[in-house]
Amino acid sequence: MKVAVVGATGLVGGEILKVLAERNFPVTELIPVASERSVGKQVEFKGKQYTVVGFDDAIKMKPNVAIFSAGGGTSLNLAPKFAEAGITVVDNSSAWRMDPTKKLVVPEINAHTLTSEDKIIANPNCSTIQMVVVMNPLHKKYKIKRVVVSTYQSVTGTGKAAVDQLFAEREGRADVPAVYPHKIDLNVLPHIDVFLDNGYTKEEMKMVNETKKIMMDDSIQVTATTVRIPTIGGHSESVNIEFENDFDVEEIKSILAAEEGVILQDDPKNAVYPMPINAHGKDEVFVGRIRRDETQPNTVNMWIVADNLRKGAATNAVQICEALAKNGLI
Ligand code: 2RA
Repeated sequence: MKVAVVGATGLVGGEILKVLAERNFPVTELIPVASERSVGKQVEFKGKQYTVVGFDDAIKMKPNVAIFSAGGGTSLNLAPKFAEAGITVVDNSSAWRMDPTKKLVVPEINAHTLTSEDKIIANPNCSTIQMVVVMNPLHKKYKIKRVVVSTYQSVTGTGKAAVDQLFAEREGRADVPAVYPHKIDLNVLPHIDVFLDNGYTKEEMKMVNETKKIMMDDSIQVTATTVRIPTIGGHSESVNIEFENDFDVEEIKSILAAEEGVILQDDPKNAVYPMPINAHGKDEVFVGRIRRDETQPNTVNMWIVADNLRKGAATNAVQICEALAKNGLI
């Protein structure tokens, strides 16, 4: 399988290379791709160095699949060009996610809907992915009515420049340009992506809209507050879920413990619960602090953590490629 990684020099691009190698995706030829200023740079894959090529050269090399992580503008412009050349695109940006002609895929939930017609496939937003992976089996069992989520998101979600800002502030250096409107170290910003006219941020509305699309149920009500915190290991979420039907907390725990890609870490008396420091570099979604909301019927609280660069981006994208390969679609 010839695999192009578009945006190979970025944070997510680097993680995609690692995940392709770790999961032993059958790569016969790796094509690292990036914009003009990175062409000629070297990236490492399975212990070998590869030279980054430009977009036109990548199309000419006819990969079976191109995993894009190069921003919305690049995807809008270039994904159709790759697709027209017969290359299946798995796109990590927000460019195609809500396009009704494109699938928005979390493999555990809706990979079965993919067909040979799908030439541009959207990878959801990181904070949405980890939430729906946990909610989907519970929705099947108890039917979700409403979700209230607050996130605690890693600076890696913004990219390398944000990680640099955090460490520069921590080390007292002023030589790094700030990407956030405020200091991030020793601070919390209730502000991810741009503010919209309804007072929510784009990140918050992604959680609302993408959840309905992935779970194929417009009746699920989601309200979100998304927050940036000075951590790098992953995104954390406090999630309050109201179901149509009542549940047993122990049954919820056993459903989640049995769910592929989910790890239950729920022993609060021994200080066992998910944390980004432990999720860092892992492909799974971690869930804990599962307890009944005592103020309202049929409602549960939980805490969900995942490495946003892994299941929230690279791992999910590679799993989409695995589903495509398994079904002979690439
Ligand atoms: C963030 N959701 O964490 C974004 C990354 N796609 O900012």
